[in-house]
Amino acid sequence: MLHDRAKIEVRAGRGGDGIVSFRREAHVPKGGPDGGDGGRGGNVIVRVDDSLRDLQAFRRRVHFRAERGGHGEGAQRHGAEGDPLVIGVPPGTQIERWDGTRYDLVAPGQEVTIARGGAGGRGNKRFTSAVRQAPRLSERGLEGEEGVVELHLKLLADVGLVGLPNAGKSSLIARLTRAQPKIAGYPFTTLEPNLGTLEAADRQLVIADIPGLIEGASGGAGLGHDFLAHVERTRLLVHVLDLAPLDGSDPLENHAVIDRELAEHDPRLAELPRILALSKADLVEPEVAAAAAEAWRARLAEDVAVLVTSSATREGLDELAVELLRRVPVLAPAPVEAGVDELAEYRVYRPAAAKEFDVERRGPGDFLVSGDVVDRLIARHDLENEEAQAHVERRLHRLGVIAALEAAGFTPGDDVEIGGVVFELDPGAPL
Ligand SMILES: Nc1nc2c(ncn2[C@@H]2O[C@H](COP(=O)(O)OP(=O)(O)OP(=O)(O)O)[C@@H](O)[C@H]2O)c(=O)[nH]1
Ligand SMILES: [Mg+2]
Repeated sequence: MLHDRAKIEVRAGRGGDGIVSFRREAHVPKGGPDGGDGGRGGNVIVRVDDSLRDLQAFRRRVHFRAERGGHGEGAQRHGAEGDPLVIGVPPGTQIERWDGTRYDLVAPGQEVTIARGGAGGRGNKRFTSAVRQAPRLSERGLEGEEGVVELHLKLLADVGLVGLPNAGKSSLIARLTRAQPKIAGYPFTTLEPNLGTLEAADRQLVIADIPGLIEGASGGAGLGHDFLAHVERTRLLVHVLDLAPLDGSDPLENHAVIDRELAEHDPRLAELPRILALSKADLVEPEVAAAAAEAWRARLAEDVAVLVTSSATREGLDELAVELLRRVPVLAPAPVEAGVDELAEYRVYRPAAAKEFDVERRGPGDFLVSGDVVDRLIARHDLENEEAQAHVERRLHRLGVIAALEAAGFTPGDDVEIGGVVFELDPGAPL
């Protein structure tokens, strides 16, 4: 089975903490503040790796965490940035973030930052001002973004097997890959495409076995249109043609039917590189098979490879595998209609709106303030530390939070909850 869906959990690194530190020198009893800042936490990045063909790796690993930022140190040393964590996905992977943002990753090397590392906290050196020469105050690092990310592989296959019903397509994919499709001696055994992976030393090719096509398929006859759509994005077609059909039909006419249907569905399909696999060779005399192959080589364009194969005896199957690997370009991304940039949808970070918080009165003497900016302010500071508390209060004043609280009926000493922390706010009270 092809693994075309996965769900993973990602967490970007937490920012390192800033620290409180004072210079120590032999002759100076108390030096100035020199606490360094914490480093930013590492991002989690998803990047297209063209050597991958499915999402199988995510069955073994579902948690992805980037490194946290280093803490600041004395002597104004800043903490190191956390290393980013890069997650490789195959071309054609669509990603949906926990907040609903979607990205289409198509071209090799294309990448997107799926979770941002938290900012580092500032050390006490940065809180020095004219009136505050020895701040005992530093910030904590912020948490990195985290959440569940869904991956969905949209690209169907590198190689499409096409042919009339009963030609032996499913038997071929069952021999070339680990796919185990239903195989039977009647037409339309295959109702849904089967995907299989051909494993080579350095890469994988995804092969699709498409339900049999019949006259009029491009117009919707038989299983028609739906399945032709599945070969649109392949890079190579293998036409599987029965050497001696049981129904006595003429292979020449059968070949023409498939050619016509492909071209009528989409002229680009007619342009795709082609291999002709003459099937069920074990059912005819070797000379007959060889002569048929010669005749087809003479008939078809020079760049069409003609192979005599049998799924029963494995004749010609190694050659077919070699030919597939040789003809599917290694690095070229799958042909896509629109430019990569049109397909890829990037998240746009907008500056915060003018109003950065909301104030709600939940009851007498009980208020809730919410909003990203105020939440971050609280997360950054240790409210047990009086200096930090005074700093937070000043910031709340400046942001207009205190004024908004007062407008909502707040009086000093009332309880206020911000960022999950409830505290008694007494702005202006001497510390
Ligand atoms: N002797 C012999 N029989 C084969 C070979 N390949 C397939 N067959 C038989 O041909 C019949 C059809 O094979 P499938 O692989 O199901 O054919 P298909 O092209 O997938 O058919 P649909 O799914 O109906 O389009 C089955 O009875 C197979 O056993 C072969 O190499 N030699
Ligand atoms: Mg089949």
